[in-house]
Amino acid sequence: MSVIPSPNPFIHGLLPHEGESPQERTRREQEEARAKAVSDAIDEQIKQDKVAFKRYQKAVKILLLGQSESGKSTTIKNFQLKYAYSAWIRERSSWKVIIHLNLIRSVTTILEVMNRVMKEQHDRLQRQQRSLSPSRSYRSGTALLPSQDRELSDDDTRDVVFNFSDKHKLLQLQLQPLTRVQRDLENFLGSAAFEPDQVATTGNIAFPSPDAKSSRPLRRYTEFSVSVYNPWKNRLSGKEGSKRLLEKKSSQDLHDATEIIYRCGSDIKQLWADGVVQQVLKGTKARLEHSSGFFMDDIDRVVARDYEPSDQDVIKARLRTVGVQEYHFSIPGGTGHDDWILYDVGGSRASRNAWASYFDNINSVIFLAPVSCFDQRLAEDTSVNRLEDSLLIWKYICNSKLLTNIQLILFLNKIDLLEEKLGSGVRFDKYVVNYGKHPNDVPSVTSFLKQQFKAMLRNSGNQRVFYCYLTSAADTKAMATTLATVYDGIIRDALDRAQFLM
Ligand SMILES: Nc1nc2c(ncn2[C@@H]2O[C@H](COP(=O)(O)OP(=O)(O)OP(=O)(O)O)[C@@H](O)[C@H]2O)c(=O)[nH]1
Ligand SMILES: [Mg+2]
Repeated sequence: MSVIPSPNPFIHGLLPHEGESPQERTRREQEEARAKAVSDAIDEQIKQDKVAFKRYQKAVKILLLGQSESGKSTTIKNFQLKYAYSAWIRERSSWKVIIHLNLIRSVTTILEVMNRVMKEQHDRLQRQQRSLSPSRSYRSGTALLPSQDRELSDDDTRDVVFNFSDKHKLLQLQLQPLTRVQRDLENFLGSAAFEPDQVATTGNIAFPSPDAKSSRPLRRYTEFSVSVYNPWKNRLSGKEGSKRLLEKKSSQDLHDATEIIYRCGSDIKQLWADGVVQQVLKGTKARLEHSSGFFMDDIDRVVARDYEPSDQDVIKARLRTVGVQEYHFSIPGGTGHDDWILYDVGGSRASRNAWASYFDNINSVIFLAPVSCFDQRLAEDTSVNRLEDSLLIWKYICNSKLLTNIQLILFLNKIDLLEEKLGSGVRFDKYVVNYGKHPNDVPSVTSFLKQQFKAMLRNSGNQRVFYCYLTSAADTKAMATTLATVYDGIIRDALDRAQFLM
């Protein structure tokens, strides 16, 4: 018995029937031709999908992991610089928007800090005037002014009187238009992905329990992010029919933004060069120059109407990743592993749920641990030390069953910032009590950290090789050398596996 009802409904309309007229025949033949074209297109698509799937299966796949601001995206940028320079060049100018946003964010951070300190100071002085006798009342003087050289304690802004003048109020007023520009740029880039961000310096914590109450948020700003669904680069670099996507309004907004930033340039410079402002920043320990996306030392260049970002600017630019971004590279090396796929994930706690779905079917994990952050807390949870967080993620990765056979590569990143920090007198042993009495220098600290990370790999019971590199992702030259070594190692591993599977 046939299960297909007669007449077959799929072909019934295409069969000639008795007494078919010439018009009906033409129509039927046209239908047939159309159906064949659709069928051929589907076959072709299946064929292409098969080829693409084969290529995908064979591609070297690398997953970059690490907490937020550990340098994952910066490592991918270095990879692009080395292995996909023409694509890099095509995309480079699109980073101008991000760099402008980074610059404006620094300015708004300064203005916010100034506002807060001005208000606190005003309230305090009013209270003092009310409570003190006329003979002891405050005279706008210098007794409480900070010395230019003295390092201020966390509480210094509460006791110190800063010499704010009309000039500061005028600067605040003249820089107001940047608030609107910031909003426009954020809207253009996709403001849905906003998240509040804080950076705080910890109290005395080793890896035991941190004292959350002792931390005082030093810098608070909303950090910008991009998700895989936000094709901002394509919108700006002319791909995907940019004329259609880069709507007239956005285009006008970007043009206006450049113009306003240009006009505010000399005020931004004045603000940054101002002695009182610098004292305020020092007092709040808002180490702006150590924060991501810092362009305040490049104001002249960055605000220029015809500004074009340099390679180094793009490396320095900060745009948080949300979700997972896929980067495809073609690296002909005669090894049969020309296709490379790098997965860049968001590192904030909220983004980490997405990581595990990429654990199978990858060749290697590059894990970035930013070692200069030993005195900082997570933005999303100020009770957690950032170094401690890195160690915990590393432990999780080492113990993950899905990653048992995956090559793990550790980058102890931000070595340049570690060097600067230790050099400026910040003591590692103040934050990591089990460091003991070892010297406060880069070789000793990094050797200690290597041991810590290595021990976690060993404790996982897996005898994988411990690959560890000291990196400064901001140093493109040094990074190119490291990536070449990493590339060789990954290829060797991929070839070994292929042989093993044969
Ligand atoms: N000085 C210095 N800066 C670095 C280094 N690595 C990264 N940065 C900067 O740190 C900032 C954050 O780096 P990203 O690469 O965006 O960090 P990420 O891990 O991708 O962060 P998420 O996307 O939030 O997960 C950027 O402004 C980088 O330029 C480094 O080794 N040294
Ligand atoms: Mg990123």
